[in-house]
Amino acid sequence: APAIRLEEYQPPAYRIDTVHLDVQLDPAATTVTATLSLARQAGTKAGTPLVLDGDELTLTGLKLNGEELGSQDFTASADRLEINAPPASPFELTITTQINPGANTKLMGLYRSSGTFCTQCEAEGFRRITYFLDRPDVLAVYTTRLEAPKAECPVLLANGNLIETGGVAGSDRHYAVWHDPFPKPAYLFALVAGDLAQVPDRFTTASGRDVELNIYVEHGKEGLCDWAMDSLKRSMRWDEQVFGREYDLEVFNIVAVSNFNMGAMENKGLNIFNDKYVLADPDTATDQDYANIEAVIAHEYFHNWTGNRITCRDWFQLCLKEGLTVFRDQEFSADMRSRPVKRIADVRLLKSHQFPEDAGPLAHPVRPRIYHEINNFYTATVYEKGAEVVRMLKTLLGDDSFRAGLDLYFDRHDGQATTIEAFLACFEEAAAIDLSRFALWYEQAGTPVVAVQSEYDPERQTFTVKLSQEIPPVPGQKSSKPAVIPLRFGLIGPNGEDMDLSAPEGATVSGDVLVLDKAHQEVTFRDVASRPVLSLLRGFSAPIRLSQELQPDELLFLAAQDNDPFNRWQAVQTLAMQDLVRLSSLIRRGDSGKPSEDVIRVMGSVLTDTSLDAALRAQALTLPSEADVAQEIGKDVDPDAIFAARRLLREAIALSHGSELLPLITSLAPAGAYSPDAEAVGKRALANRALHYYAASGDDDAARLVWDRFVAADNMTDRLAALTLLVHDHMAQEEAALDHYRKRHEASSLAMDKWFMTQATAPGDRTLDKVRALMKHPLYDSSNPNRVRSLLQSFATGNPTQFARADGAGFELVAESVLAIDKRNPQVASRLLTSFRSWRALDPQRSVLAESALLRISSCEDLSRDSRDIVDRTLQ
Ligand code: BAL
Ligand code: ZN
Repeated sequence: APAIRLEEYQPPAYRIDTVHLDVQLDPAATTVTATLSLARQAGTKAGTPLVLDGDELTLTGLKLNGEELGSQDFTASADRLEINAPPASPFELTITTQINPGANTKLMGLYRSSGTFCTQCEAEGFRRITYFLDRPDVLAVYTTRLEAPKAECPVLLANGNLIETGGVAGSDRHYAVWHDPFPKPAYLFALVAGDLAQVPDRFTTASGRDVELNIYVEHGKEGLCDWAMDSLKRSMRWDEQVFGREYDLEVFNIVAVSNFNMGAMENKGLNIFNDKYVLADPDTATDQDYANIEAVIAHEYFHNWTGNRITCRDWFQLCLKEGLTVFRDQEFSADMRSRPVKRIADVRLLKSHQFPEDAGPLAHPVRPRIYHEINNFYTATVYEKGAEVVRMLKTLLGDDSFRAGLDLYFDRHDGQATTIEAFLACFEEAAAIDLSRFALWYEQAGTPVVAVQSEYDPERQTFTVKLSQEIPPVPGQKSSKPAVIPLRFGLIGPNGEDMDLSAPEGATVSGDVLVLDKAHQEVTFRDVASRPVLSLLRGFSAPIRLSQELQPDELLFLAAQDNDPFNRWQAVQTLAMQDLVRLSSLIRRGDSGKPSEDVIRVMGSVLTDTSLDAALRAQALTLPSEADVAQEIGKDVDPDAIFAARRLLREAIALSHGSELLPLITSLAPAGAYSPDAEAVGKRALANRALHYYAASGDDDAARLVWDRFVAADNMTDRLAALTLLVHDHMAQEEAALDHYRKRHEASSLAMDKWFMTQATAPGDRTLDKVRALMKHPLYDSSNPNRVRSLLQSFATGNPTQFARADGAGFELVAESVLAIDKRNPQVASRLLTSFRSWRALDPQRSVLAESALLRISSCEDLSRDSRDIVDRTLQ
């Protein structure tokens, strides 16, 4: 496939002002009649051919201004329709296509999910419904008429407001007409038709507009929508209060479907969701599920302004809507819960997903300049790093200027398809600041490493910080320029208080933010009465790696004293990380390591420090993951050694603090019914973290307690935490627990996803055979993306020792699976394939095996464009 390049962007030659779609729904032969009103753009020569995109389409009719077009006047194929010489003045094109939703296994375009007709058009799915200028800078007003048998599809939905419904005389069919007054790109088109239950509600906007809200789900699942609806209403209110954004249609519909490639989709007025981000009750959803639902509902809703009202000029600008909308949903969740705990969770995710992407062969800038398949750019870099860039903008500008810039953006670009440059220009104007250097964050791939050294001169009472920054080599990026890095910081005095500082020499400091914008910078603080401890990158104010030589006593001091909760957590993590790296290397050499007493002591004080928020304590007690440690080691990685090091540290912590664990678990027992509020979530998290250590002792009492909690749990969070211990620690009752769980949850496919995932992520060399066996389980369904992800994706990304087995069998299993899935659903396959991205960092024996699995995939000639793109880049 040819490369698409940002520098080659050309505006479209034609406009499409209105689209009338008539969709005659049928499982195997749906007929779509699209009537487009087209006009030449200023600057397009009369007679310029009109080239429309298609994908696996069958053309069955074509009229221009109501007249049948002769075969000499156009050329049509499954993926292209060209009108040779369109009229010079505005004209109408009527295109009839026939499609087969039932056979659409790619889940792109119009397809069926458990019998429901639904669509996914982002990025390029609309061209699988009709021929179109399927690009985000073609904005049209859509009217959609759906027709289907009333008994099979009582519910007929499309974008916008419902304007007409009725029966079709002399038939069992009925129809609905929807009109969306807001011009939108084709990727935001959606329709749904099926027999679904409706969960209704209402919302009154700040200006008094009454909006009808609905969540549509499979019959019998109506009782699982309360949390999603509540989250929606809170999102709507919050966006009014915090960003001044109000909803704009008469109705907002959400539909939950069980077969969906992405998490959810922000189609105008008709969001379609992977049901895992809608359905919840305490018995089947964990606290994490509740938090995810709240975040994803908010995310899709917030897209109404950041994405829909203002969209992207081209797909290179994807971060314009995604980075900004992730930032918005993160802020929302932070306001709904504990801000520091949310920040820690987001940073953990960034470091575990985005940092490895940025450090490997799939690295790309937040705004890429080239792609072969856009579906592969819905990445942690575009989303999560994109959100960090927006957050840095806010940090640099301050709250008021940031809000003023965003207001200007909404005002100036409403109704447009625009670019990052236009976005940044609004902040430049609102804050009277030059962001040309800041814009490098959108252009340069790779995570900057900031090295820090500090020196205190007691004679002169100066404290000097030497900073330097560098981006390690990234494929296709020959050199890099210094970025503008906002570093939130404090100098902590011996009493544990932040010192009052006067402006330093060598850097701009405003408030508690120091701006690093050169390759090397020396910053000197004067009148510093005693040696401070530098707390840098508070709140993780920039997506960088900090290389700071802190002494163990300084880290211990920060872990106990830092006034910034994030950095307090970070200090504990850094201590644990240093020890895990040290232990891994000893174990690798065949030595028996002994965990550091300091780390064990710090963990002990976190366990018992009741002045700290329970959720924060749980986060601090969570050791860096195997993948985090692998990333820190960076090369010649032996996952078995890392696993053993974590196990050793966990056992040592458990042994030293054994007497405190049980009372803690007991004291955190909740009173009253399950609630997903922040405090209750924090208590459950801490209790289950304590249980995790308690279980490490391996004795019978511990095993009994885990089993008892598993059986007695009145909510999924506790049940799954106990199940995970039973299975991952291979306790005697492992199989009994799995059986018990399966019987209880067989009817809930979301709960069963967790059953598959728990087994796929279990350490130990029996897991591989188990995964193979589970692929033949009656409940395994290779056509359901959630099920594939719960078994195979979680094996490949959540089980480092077994995916990267020293015999190569884990790589083989995943490679085979990628090839099999690729034939049905390229997006799911290529996502699974990205699990190989850190292969070069593995030890030589493993990396050779990973490479041969990749070569096996690469040698397959009829690979999809999605998988071809990933395998080529991964091997480059
Ligand atoms: N636009 C694709 C799904 C999402 O980011 O909301
Ligand atoms: Zn999004």
